[in-house]
Amino acid sequence: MTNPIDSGLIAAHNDKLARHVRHDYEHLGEQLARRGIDIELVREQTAAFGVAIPSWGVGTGGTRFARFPGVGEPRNVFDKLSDCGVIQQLARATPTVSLHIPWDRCSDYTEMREIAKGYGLAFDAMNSNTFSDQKGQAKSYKFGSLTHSDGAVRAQAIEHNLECIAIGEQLGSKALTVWVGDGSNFPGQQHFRRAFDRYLESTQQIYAGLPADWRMFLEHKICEPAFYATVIQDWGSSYLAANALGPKAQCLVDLGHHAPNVNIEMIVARLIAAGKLAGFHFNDSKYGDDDLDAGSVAPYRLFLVFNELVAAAHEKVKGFEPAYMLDQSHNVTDPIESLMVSAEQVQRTYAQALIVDRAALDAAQDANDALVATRLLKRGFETDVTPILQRVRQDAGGAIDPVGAYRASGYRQRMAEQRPAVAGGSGGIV
Ligand SMILES: [Mn+2]
Repeated sequence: MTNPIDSGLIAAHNDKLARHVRHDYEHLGEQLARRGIDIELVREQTAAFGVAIPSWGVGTGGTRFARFPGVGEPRNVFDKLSDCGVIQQLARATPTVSLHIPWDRCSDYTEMREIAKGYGLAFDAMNSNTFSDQKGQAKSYKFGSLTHSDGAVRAQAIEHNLECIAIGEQLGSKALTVWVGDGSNFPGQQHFRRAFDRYLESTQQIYAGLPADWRMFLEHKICEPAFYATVIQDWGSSYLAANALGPKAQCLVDLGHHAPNVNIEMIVARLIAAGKLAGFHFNDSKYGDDDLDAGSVAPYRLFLVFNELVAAAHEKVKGFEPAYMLDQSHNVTDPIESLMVSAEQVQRTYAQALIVDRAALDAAQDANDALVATRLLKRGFETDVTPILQRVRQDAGGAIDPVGAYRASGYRQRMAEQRPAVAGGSGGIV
């Protein structure tokens, strides 16, 4: 096992907090028991929950205006894996990494898999990139990729996605996430129906290259970079495409990719019912695709999404197997800290949804008792499950206080010395 942070330091840090955690956990256990909830069951389910880290998330993000890199930024995929290793070692909620090709290309994927394993990390969905041109690329994606009017551009984009699958197979990944920025900036620029047909033709060829046990995640986004119309702009288009492709194709919900005020939890419920929910890219937003940290602005909205997920698991909905990933841009924080806090936020929200009294909620809904129904949800959301999260980390050898232990470890300062700044650096937002 490769431990980027000294385990003695974590143990010493935990020793100072362990007594409080014990008392707080006991107290919460008593409170939950009065509500008929077994805290041990909630703890076990919470411990089994994991959310993937996007490899690009450990680099400082940016906007179309500027990027302000921090010190000790990862220079390549192996540096990124080390940072992901820190996050997993301390916060214990992120056992997988989601790679992005071409940003994470390397010459030896067997070695990459072994190194990741050393950090206790496996590989989640692969992400393709046909929204920007790469050095030496024959055809440009300026006017689209999988939906481009030129068949040669589409062929290049299809080939790239097939390469992502081939790399993912070497790494033990089981899914390909496809997001395209294709669309138009002017009314009349693109024939809507033909563009969608071309998307289907292209994705059918990618779908045909999926191994038997793989899934294909179709990610929609309302706008940007196409600001007039986007080909896969909402869950309706995503669903039409996933349905046309077949059972291995499902719809991925990025929380930042919707029109303002859209009821995301209801979209989630629809996709679950249709057996087409691929999973999530977690982040938060205030105005659009802001890529803010998960739950930082609207934690109750995140809770309402998890309420649908926990209800589906509780009701044993067939084919319900969502994949979870963080997808946010860290512009003003240390990305390692943001990812640890965000992973905990997602895990916290899951635990809060677990303690909702499902039988009472069903009864309130059947009785049309809106007040009791909504209070049952609020009761879960307002319960401070922090002691459960602390125990989960402590039991797994992680840090009771991940940010505190991380800051005490001096990891970032060490990396600042070991990783001199490079022009450009990493980054990217999907
Ligand atoms: Mn995304």
